Amino acid sequence: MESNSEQIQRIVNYETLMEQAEALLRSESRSAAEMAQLRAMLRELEAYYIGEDWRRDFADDEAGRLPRDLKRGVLSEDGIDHLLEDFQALTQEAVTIMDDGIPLCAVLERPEAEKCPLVIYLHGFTSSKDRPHGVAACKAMREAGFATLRVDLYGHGESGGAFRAHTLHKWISNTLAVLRWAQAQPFVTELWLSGHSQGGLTAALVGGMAPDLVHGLILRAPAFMIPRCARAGSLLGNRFDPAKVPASIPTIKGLTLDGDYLRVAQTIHVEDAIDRFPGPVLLLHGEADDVVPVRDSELAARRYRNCRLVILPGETHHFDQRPMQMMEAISHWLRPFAGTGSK
Ligand code: FER
Repeated sequence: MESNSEQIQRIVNYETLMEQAEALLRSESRSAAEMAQLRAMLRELEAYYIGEDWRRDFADDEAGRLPRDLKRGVLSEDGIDHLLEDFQALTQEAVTIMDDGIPLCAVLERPEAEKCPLVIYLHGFTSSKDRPHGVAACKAMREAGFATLRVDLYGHGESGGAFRAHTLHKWISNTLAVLRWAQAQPFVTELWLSGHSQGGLTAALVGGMAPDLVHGLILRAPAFMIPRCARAGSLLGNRFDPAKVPASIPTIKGLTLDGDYLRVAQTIHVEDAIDRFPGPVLLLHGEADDVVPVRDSELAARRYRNCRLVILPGETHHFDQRPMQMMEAISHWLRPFAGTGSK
């Protein structure tokens, strides 16, 4: 059992740490060393904030068991939260990349290293770059030493284009444009692609088109069945005659797609893209995914030359059940690839 004075000393220490972090965060400019120091401080504060000590200190404060004159900003409900958010905003850079007149909005986040590999992250159908499970996946990649670029693709998020006019060809074109942009960034040692569901399919397709530019792939529940279903006349549970493609088709969330989406999907062959990609691939799939069959990932894992398949127990298509399990699977697999890149 810890004594009252130990508890007070702990709170004083974290309060001081928070004040120092705040001062660094508010200062006009920071050296790389100060930035690293700030990151370490915030990591320590975050560990306290999500741990048992903070909860106990918070409860004792609520119950009036702490000295009245004790400075305790660190125990306010969102003191540390706000600090972490402000820091995140500082390390994020909004970028707009043009693809033949269409603006693509993206968020670049870099670890401290002066040079590092970059993962381009592609969201799924009707999703965006800011969905929490994609943000979490990118955080895990940065923990492994990679920079990340989360991109809103055609007709999605903040990027240009109408949802109903998006096709896999447009997403492929977008991804190639982002690859060209990324190649020109001086900090980038090597390029990787990652994606979820339809974004995972797109990443795999572009991997097969540009195996010379794309070093590796991190695919979460890639929707490898979209072309197969489009050929069979089925899209998200809606049936159509594959030989008479309709002008438009209803999808989810009250959104309608032009028939061109189907025409494009019908002519895409995932196996070709898989066979053309020799690099390392991590395939993650939730065991309880009821949108994209686990079987598709099992077949792809066998077909890729250098693939690790991780089936996550209890996880669904949207990777919102056990974020830590997903993040650890990514950073554990990816870490050995950091720092080996040469441009
Ligand atoms: C489909 C199956 C899966 C489909 C899209 C998806 C548009 C993609 C889901 C996702 O990206 O989460 O038939 O058709």
